[in-house]
Amino acid sequence: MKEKTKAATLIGVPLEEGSGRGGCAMGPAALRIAGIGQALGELGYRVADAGDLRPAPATDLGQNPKAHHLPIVGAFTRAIEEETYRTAGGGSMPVLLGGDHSLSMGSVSGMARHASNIGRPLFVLWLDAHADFNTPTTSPSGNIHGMPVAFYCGKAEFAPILPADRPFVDPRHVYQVGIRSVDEEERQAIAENGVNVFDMRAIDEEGIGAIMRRIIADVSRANGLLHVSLDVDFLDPDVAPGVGTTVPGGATFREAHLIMEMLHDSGLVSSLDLVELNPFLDDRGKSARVIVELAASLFGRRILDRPTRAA
Ligand code: HAR
Ligand code: MN
Ligand code: MN
Ligand code: MN
Repeated sequence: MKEKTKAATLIGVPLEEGSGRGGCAMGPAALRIAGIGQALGELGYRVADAGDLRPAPATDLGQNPKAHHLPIVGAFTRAIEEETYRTAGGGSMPVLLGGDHSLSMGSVSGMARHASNIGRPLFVLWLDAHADFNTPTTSPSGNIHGMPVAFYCGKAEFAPILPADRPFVDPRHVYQVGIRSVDEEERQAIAENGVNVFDMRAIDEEGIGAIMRRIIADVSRANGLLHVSLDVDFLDPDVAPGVGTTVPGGATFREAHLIMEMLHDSGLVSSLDLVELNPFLDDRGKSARVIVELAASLFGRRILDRPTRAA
């Protein structure tokens, strides 16, 4: 197993304007109270906390009725892109504390810039009930948190948020796992663009272990960096009720836990988003604690040492 840099930087993103409701802006505070920093510290990471980003709305971005709150979401995208890029370039793993999922427009774009600098391809593991591949044209809601994947793949038409020459992520390097709520036009777009989708049926039929082995093998073969984006609604609502867009039939704690353990063992993870936690809807901190527990497993917490085995 490759020994990676043991430094991580928490980047708070109190952003909720990309979702249709209030509450996600309290996510970074809840994750800190649930002990995200201590958990990583106990695992031997040098943990820095960059605090919360609070950019002023971007006055050059006009209001767009099909992409709600574009000036604020766009301002966050710019700030997050830069912070993520600088953190990764400085040798520390960016850990984004969301905040709604529109924050990934910035984090993934920042990692794409970093990956392109060091000449490695960027892969994304998107753990979510939703495909988040809408565009302002196809979105049924106008909520930007349903659009980040299309954005960082260069498929969503927004006003100019980031420089036109920014590197895009190849949609064939995006692996979506846990998907169970997809809009009709999104369904076509993900198929046409070659996004790798493992929906809940695939998890039930193949098992999460087999799916993760395939994904890890693909990334490893390409010597890629792997950005992991964990949406709370990936989990079943019984496991994690603290999210505005629950969809029944989600991943179990055991499935999510195995994903994190396998990711840790792979040594491939370069960056992490923890998104969509809505503490206002949570059950006495339950979801925040589950997310911290899963993050700890991704950073190497383990129950027992395992014999190394061939892949
Ligand atoms: N597909 C729907 C839309 O675009 C709902 C998207 C909800 N997205 C999230 N993040 N909660 O995954 O409006
Ligand atoms: Mn999402
Ligand atoms: Mn979702
Ligand atoms: Mn490739």
